[in-house]
Amino acid sequence: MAYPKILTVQDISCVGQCSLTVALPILSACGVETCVLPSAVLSTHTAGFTGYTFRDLTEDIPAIAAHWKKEGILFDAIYTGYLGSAEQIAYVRQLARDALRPGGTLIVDPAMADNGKLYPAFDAAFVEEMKTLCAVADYVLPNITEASFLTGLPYRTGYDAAYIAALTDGLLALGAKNVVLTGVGYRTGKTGVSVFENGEIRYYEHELLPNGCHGTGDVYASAFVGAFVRGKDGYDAARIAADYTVRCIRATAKEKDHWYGPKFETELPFLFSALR
Ligand code: PXL
Repeated sequence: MAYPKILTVQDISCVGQCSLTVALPILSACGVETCVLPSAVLSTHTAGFTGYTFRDLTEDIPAIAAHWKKEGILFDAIYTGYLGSAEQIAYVRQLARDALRPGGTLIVDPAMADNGKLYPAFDAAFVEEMKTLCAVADYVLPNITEASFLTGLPYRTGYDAAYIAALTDGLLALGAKNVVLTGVGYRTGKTGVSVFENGEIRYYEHELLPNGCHGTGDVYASAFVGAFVRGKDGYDAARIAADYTVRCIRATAKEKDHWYGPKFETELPFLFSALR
């Protein structure tokens, strides 16, 4: 695909270096035409700030989708991230049926939880709806917390490859075709990604930095999508995205007051060269 056209559906957190303010520049840097459908507008993200505003854009989606249908607009890939409401998920499923070109790819980052807990805006009903979106995805990109909510398996911080295989099987049982599990670490000081693709699990291990920050999941997913639509397979896209994300976290650690999101901009040249 020389010049893929992709749609990303996620929120605009005006401040906080996550979701659309991360996805759009990263995908553009990957040389990909990127269209957006904002799921909600927030003054900041919800992890660490208090008193943020939240405007849910669920109501706007049917008219936007109808207009695109009338114009015959189709995308080579749709990539979803943080969504605004449980009801919105049904609209996004419909959009995947109407607006994905035949053979196009649906990539779902079920951005809803971390460190064993759901984000403040979400509840069990949201998780149930998210399962239905994962069911039709070509690739799902959960962290271990999200995978445990989606599969009903207990959340664990210490585990072995059998636990990761069980989470993967649970996601495949939902209907997802391929599974990229992030934040999978088996040894002290290391973490990595476990990729189920073409019937087998492959694992890529990388350094675990002490200063994880919010928004790294969005940096990771955006770089994965960019690399994938530029022709890498899921494993190579996962590896490139992991190396890029580690660089962003390392760059952020140098800025003492920069706790709210990853400094991803200065590391974009690495992503360019990895895709060349
Ligand atoms: O990075 C995930 C994310 C996206 N959008 C909003 C969030 C978060 C994580 O907390 O709050 C609004």
